Parts: sequence; structure tokens; C-alpha cells
Amino acid sequence: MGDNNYATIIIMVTISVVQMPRMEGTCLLLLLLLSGGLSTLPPNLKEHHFVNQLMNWTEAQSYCREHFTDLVTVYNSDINQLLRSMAPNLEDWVWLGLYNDRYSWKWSMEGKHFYVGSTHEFLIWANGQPDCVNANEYCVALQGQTQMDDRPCGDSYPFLCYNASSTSYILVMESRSWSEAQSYCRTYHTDLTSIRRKEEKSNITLTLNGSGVQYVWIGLYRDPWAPWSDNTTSTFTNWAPSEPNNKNSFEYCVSMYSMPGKWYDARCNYKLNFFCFTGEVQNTNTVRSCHHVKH
Ligand SMILES: [Ca+2]
Ligand SMILES: [Ca+2]
Repeated sequence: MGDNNYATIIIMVTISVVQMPRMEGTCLLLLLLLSGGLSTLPPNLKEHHFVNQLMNWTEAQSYCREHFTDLVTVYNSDINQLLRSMAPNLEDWVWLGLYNDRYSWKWSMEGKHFYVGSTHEFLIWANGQPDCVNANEYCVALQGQTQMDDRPCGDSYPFLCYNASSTSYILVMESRSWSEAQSYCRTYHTDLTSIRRKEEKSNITLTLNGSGVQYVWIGLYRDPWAPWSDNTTSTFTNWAPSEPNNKNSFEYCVSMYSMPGKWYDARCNYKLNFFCFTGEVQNTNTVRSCHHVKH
């Protein structure tokens, strides 16, 4: 790829904006100098590169990591404005570095000493789960007695607490949301239960035996749309109305429509243009595998 296949934006800590005249051919250089008031921006210099090639999200990520640093992370609306400023040169859609990691689950009881020396996770998902229906299933319930299903956190189910002092598992037959269930368990016991060892699963099965519950909350959950490709965190989002919707349960990567600059979750295998950046990243773990993003 030659240098004329992408335009370059350089972000620096000053306030003026300079736009170079458009050159013949495909080469366009935008030199945009941004305000020092961007307090949420990482303090380091970043160059953003528009890559005028159609690739799916995973290919785009690989390309950015090979030629630059990674797919772009958007930290605030000013950055979004910056990207939008290139809209006349975009076909329509571009990939951003944000994706929905369906398999990045956390346990509510993560830090408790109960699990010291026992990191093995004992997970059995029900068939086709986790499916994150409507991009709205971020908490995990046991379905029946043995299989896990991601469910909307606002759903009300009975729940399983773990009590470390008596080493017991308590089925609370009150229907609560996942957060309410977690609060209850932390108040009266230790936490929502984990299922990370075989004997733990046996105990839970015994506890549920004959209860007849269809779903019961356990302590597994994940942060929706938290991970960016470069492993940094940004709380800024700019979703289009009713997005993300995970249409047909296949949308795990984020695209931006150029003119309104709004974000849409989309199938990762669509071929779109994309932005890469060059620069330091705060987290050194920039080469982690995203194999699970291939859909
Ligand atoms: Ca589900
Ligand atoms: Ca969508």
C-alpha cells in the first residue's frame, strides 16, 4: 500500500485547525490540531489514518496492527467530529475499534479468597448460548439445573447466594434483577455464587434439586461494549437510535456511518473502510487475540 491510499490526521495538543488543500489523485492530507481541553484523550500523540480499502473487521484489525498500532479508539465527541470531517472522502461506512466481546465474562466473587489456587472455570453453556439477544443479555442464569444462558440483567429470577462462613449455597426464592440479587447476597451472605469447580457445581445441583425454577441468577456477568481493539477503555459512545440491536444475533463489531457519525453494531464480516492509529497505547497488551470476533 502506498502513502496515497490513506489520509492522515495528526492530533496534537493545540487549538487550531489546519486543512491542507486537496491534491490530485487519491491523496488527501488533513492536518488537524485539536484543543488542549480534551482531557479525556490519552496524553500521548496519536496519528489517525483512514485506510481506503474494504476489509472485514478482523482483517482491518490485522492490517492496522501490522502497518500501524491498531484500529482507532474513539474517546469523545470531538474525536467523532474529527472522523466526520473526513466524510466527503468516505464511501459510507467505516469500522471503529469497538467490538462486543461475547466471551469476556467476569465473576461477581472474583476477588474472594475462596478461589485462591483454583482458577479453573467450570462452564457449560446451553446450546447456542451465549447469544446476547438484542444486544441486551449481560447477566447469566442457570437454565434448569445444569446449563448457563445469558439473560437480560433486568429480568427477575430467584438466585443463588454463596456463604463462605458456612460453605453453603442458598437458593433465594424471591425474584429479583441480577443487581438486586447481588446486593442481597452481599448483604446477607458472601456473594452471588460462582460455578468454577466440579464439586461446586454438584453442590448447586443438589441445592436446586426439586426447586422447579426455570432460571436462577448466578454471579457471572460481563461489561457490554467495554473492549476496544487496542485494549484501552473509553466510556464515550455515539449509538444511532435503537442501536446496538444485535440484529439476527450476529452483530458484534461497530461501524460508523460517515455523515451523521452515528454508530451501528454490524456483522464483523462486512467489508468496510476503516481507521487505524499510530501511537503509544496505555495498555501494553495490544496484541491479544480476537479470534472470537470472527463471525
Ligand atoms: Ca441468551
Ligand atoms: Ca445493528
